[in-house]
This record gives sequence, C-alpha cells and structure tokens, in this order.
Amino acid sequence: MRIGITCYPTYGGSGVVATELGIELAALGHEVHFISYSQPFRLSGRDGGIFYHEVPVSSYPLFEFPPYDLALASRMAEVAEFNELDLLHVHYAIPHSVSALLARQMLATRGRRLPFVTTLHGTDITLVGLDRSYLPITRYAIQESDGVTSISDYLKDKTVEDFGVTRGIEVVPNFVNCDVYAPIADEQKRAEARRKLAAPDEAILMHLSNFRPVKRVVDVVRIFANVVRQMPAQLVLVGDGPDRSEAEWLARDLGIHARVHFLGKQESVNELLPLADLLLMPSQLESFGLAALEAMACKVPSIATRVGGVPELIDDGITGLLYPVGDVKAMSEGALSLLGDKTRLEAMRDAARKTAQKRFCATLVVPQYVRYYEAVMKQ
Ligand code: GMT
Repeated sequence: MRIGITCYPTYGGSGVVATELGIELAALGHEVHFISYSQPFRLSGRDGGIFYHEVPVSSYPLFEFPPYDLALASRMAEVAEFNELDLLHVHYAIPHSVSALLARQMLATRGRRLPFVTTLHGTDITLVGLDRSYLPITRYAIQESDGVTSISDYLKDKTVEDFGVTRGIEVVPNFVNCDVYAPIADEQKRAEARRKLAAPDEAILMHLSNFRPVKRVVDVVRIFANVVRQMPAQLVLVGDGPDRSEAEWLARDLGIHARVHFLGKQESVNELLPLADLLLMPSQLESFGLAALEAMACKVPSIATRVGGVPELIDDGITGLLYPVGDVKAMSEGALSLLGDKTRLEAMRDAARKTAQKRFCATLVVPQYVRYYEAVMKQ
C-alpha cells in the first residue's frame, strides 16, 4: 500500500506512535509518506521506504494566525495525487482529520478516491476537543472519517459519550518494538551503564514525558523526595515542556537537586529506560500511557495513576502499581516497598516485559492497522 501519515512531529505520544507505525509499515514493504510541518523526530535511522513532505505555511501581514490546516489539506491532496496514495492516516483529530476531509473532497472533484483513517490519541478528545470552539468541527470530522481508531477502550467510550459519535470506532492499542525497546540482558553491562547515572547501591527512578501540566511532574519530584529520604536513589527526568522549571525549582527547594537530573529531550529513550528500576507516571490523565509501555518492554514497571486507559495497560500489583491521582504519599510508599523487596521487584520486571511482548508488540498490533486499512479501502 501507499500510505500518507500526518501527525504532530514534535515530542508527543501521538507523534511517536505515528512515526513508529510508519517505520514498521515501511519495514513490511509498504510505502509511507509523512506529511507534516517538520520531520517527525524519531524518523532518523530506520527509515528506508519512507518519504517526508513538508507543509509550507506562508505568513502574510493579514494572517494573524497562518492557516496551517488549509496548507496541510492542500499538501495532503497534492502528495496523494503525485504519489498515488491509497489512504491517509491522520493521528490526533484536531486539525488533521479536518484537513484530511478537505483533501478527500478536493480529490473527489478530480475523480480520485482518498479514504482517510483518524486515530484518536487522548487530549484531542479529552481536552482540546471539548473546547466549544473545536467540538462541532472535531465531531464532524470524526463522524465523516472513512475509519476511526482509538488507542484504548477508555478513549473509545469517552468519544462516544462526550461527542455523541455514532459511527464505529476500532480499538487498536499503542504498541512498542520489543527488539528496539528491550532490557539489557547482560547484568554486568547494565550495571556499568547504570554507573553513569547512579552509584551501585542507588536506585534509579525515571520519568519520561512532555512536562505538560497533565503529567504532574511536580508529583514526580515529591515522590522522589520521599523515596530518597529512606534510601539512596537518583531521579532521571527525560523530556521537556512547560512544567520543567517548576519541577527544577521544587527539587532545589527540597534540597534534593543534586540527585535530580533533567536530561531534556532525548532521541534514544530506548537506551535510557532499561537503566531504571522504576518509572514514575503520576499523570492526571492518560488515555493509554505510551511511556509506561516503552518502560515495560525494557523490563521496568511503573508507579502510576489509575486513570483513563492506564488499567488496560498495567495490571495493578502485577506489572506495576496504580494509585489515585495526587496521592503522593501512597505512590512514595509503593515505590519504597517495591524497591525494598528485590524478589517482588524482579517478578514485576519479568511480568512487565512479558505483557509488552504478549499484548503490545509491534508485530502483533501493526497488522491490526494493516487489516483495518484494507477494510476501509474496500468500503
Ligand atoms: O499526553 C501526551 O504526552 C501527548 C499526547 C499526544 O497525543 O501526543 O498523548 C496521548 O497519546 C499518547 C499516544 O497514543 C498516549 O499514550 C497518551 O496517554 C495520550 N495522553 C493523554 O491522554 C493525556
């Protein structure tokens, strides 16, 4: 197939899923065309069979807000025609599904069919889509998509409830390449690599996000402060975003900043995650929680919140521990009890990796997308 993919190319979960999907599809022999305002950041390296088409957005004094969605629709139609695309797959409903709808209509007038699939990721429904200024058009574009997928049952139900969407929605969970995201099998090599971040007797706690308020990064620092009061440990934070500064100040105020490492945006999180003992994901909401899945594939269980689609990914007490949002005390105690019980931690580490392999491996999930594309194209 020749597939066009549109996503937010920056550091967000939906962009990561879209990019990884493109890479996996290309590896299966499909031709993949990314259409976006900049090259998706995880594309470098494994990208044979993948093409990138930038969307130019010209500014003009009259345009206080340059109309990216229109430029995107034009580019989608162009790329689809020039490269004879079979299908467009847009990640994140706003504004990508609206642009795809316009591109489909533009091409229809030229006698060309361009079906499109919209994948719902989370905040496009739970936050942005519920803003009155976006709700009607988002609902319309979802309803009019040729296919709609959602990354969890939770998000599917939420879309039906909050948007009154009546069309079918297929749940295709997020996935991870279990060869790229994998534990370091050789314990000695792992120990050596960990030494860059911590002393041999210290635990490593990790957090990975875009540091938006929904991630509650301040809770991460507070949990770590409670842990480090009881045992030697280091906290490694990967990513960047609006709440980073507040978290950095808090680490200073609590006097733990020497043990808190803000690495910023990192290309190869698959090399960092296997070094951790635990991932901290105390989010306000997660429709899935891709960071936790990537950690699980690297044999790292999460201390997380029981929200949204997280319980569909993490079995409480088996592949991680789940708590109410904001319950820093309970999350700290959970982390401490797990780090203090090596047998239980090891069992959880094994279970986390096995779950990633059995239920969320790219080799299982990507074919679900391919089958769905085929069904949509046949409609
Ligand atoms: O919340 C983010 O980190 C970004 C956001 C996005 O769309 O880029 O993430 C959403 O999509 C991810 C990939 O499908 C999911 O793993 C996240 O749970 C989801 N975020 C929320 O629902 C808050």
